[in-house]
Amino acid sequence: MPKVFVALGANLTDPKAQLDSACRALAQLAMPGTFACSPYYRSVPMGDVPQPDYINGVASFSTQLAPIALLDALQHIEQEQGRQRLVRWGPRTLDLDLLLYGNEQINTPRLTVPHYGMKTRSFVLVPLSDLAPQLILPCGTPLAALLTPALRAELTPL
Ligand code: PH2
Ligand code: MG
Ligand code: MG
Repeated sequence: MPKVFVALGANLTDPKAQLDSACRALAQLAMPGTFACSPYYRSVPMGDVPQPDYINGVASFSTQLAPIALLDALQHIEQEQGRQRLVRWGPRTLDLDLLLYGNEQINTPRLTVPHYGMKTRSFVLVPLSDLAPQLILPCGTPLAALLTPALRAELTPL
């Protein structure tokens, strides 16, 4: 059964509570005993849209859901927590991005895995490494090779 990694981000309406609530919902998708969530971090918004700081984290679990069924479930949780798709890269109550689905590489119109931005974003790489410091990405790159002190310094532990 594949182990999956999901990035969590929020910057509206009590972001920490949004991540806590999302973790409870994600744990329902997990095989018993497999759910884990990283520490949370405060991060400066990436992109050109002026908006509040984000709270970010990463969750991991094993699941019986196929990739698209998992994506549907993630989007359902985003909707349940009041997600409105207004501005690309704009503020949101909850963003759940499927980072990794086992060792699979998936390229379909709805789903790209590994997530296209994950190799460069501090707010993904740091909490991912908290959960899985020895992880090797599907492309063969060790996660540790991507993590620089400068990237770590971009985040504030909550
Ligand atoms: N998500 C975005 C846009 N910018 N910035 C930070 N710090 N954290 C995010 O999760 C984030 C962002 C769109 O998904
Ligand atoms: Mg997203
Ligand atoms: Mg995102």
